[in-house]
Amino acid sequence: MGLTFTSKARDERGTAILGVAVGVLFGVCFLSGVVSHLIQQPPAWFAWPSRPVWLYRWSQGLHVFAGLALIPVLLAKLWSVYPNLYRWPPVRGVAHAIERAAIGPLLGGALLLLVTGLMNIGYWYGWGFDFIRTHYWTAWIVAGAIVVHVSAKLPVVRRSLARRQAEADEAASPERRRFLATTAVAAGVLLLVTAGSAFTPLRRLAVLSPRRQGVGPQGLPVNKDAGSAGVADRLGDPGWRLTVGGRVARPVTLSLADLQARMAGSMGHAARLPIACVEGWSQEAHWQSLQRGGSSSAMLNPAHARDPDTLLALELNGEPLHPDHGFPVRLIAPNNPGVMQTKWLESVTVL
Ligand SMILES: Nc1nc2c(c(=O)[nH]1)N[C@H]1C(S)=C(S)[C@@H](COP(=O)(O)O)O[C@H]1N2
Ligand SMILES: [Mo]
Repeated sequence: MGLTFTSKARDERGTAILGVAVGVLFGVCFLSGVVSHLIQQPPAWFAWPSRPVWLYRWSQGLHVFAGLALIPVLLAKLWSVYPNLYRWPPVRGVAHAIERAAIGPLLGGALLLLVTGLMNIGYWYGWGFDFIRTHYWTAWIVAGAIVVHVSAKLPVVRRSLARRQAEADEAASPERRRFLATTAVAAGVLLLVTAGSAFTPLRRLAVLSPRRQGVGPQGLPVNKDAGSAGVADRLGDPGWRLTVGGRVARPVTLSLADLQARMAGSMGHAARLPIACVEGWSQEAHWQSLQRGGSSSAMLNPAHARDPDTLLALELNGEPLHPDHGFPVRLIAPNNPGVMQTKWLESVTVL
């Protein structure tokens, strides 16, 4: 083959360092992703607690921001190893063939995860794919391929990260050090301009985030507004009722005036709770409701149903809910994924 690769930024130690970084970031994404999936589609053995209230906010923030940091790190890793594709012969024995075979799903899957993750943050479902299924199953395929890859590469990684080798290497390659530093800076800048969608001190820098803290009706971002949800014209309807049924002594039907009267009465309750979206953005707000807990629905697990801060909220930051935040009444529960904090409630079924 007539190709030669001459960059001194590319060497075994640099590749090993990038490999470890990819492994750690992917591990964070994988674990937090599986947890988020379990919360939303809980099997019988899984119980997600309602406390601490910030837990989901953190785990999902880590999921999304580790995923974003993976973009430059993974690209750098690819750049550092792609000359291997031109090595001849392409396969040198069984172990090598297995290692090579894992590269396809590893690389293709990792890119698919990053692209679908980005598309989900941007609310763009270009080719009509099922985001959750695609993202979830691809993650398992990539995890499997990583296990194969790491088992094959462990000796090389060990060797090139070993201290004495490392010291000799360090002196030899300022190019590599610059390359790794550039990759780290790229990842850092990407985090600086996105993490403020969840991390309040960086709020003003979150110019690349579609949803930003403090920006939206009542100072809170909106994922889906009343118009696009098709509920806008029903909201002012004086005939609106909330029905509470299921396993209750007597099903009740409440008008908005009934709800407000209850909130004004002794049953009112307030809590500071975050909305934490699966897309990574999150923000705390003050919610006021007509009653404490006691209510449950198909989407609420038992710990949340029992928690006194699980609210059917009528007010947000001291005002009636804005139409886009779920007027007249929405669910807000502690440590609950945003997607389960149902807006525009019409019925509550106690199970
Ligand atoms: N009825 C209904 N409730 C909903 C949604 C929705 O599309 N429809 N989106 C959910 C998602 S994904 C999030 S993150 C939160 C966001 O709440 P907010 O728009 O009031 O900030 O609402 C949740 N409740
Ligand atoms: Mo969400």
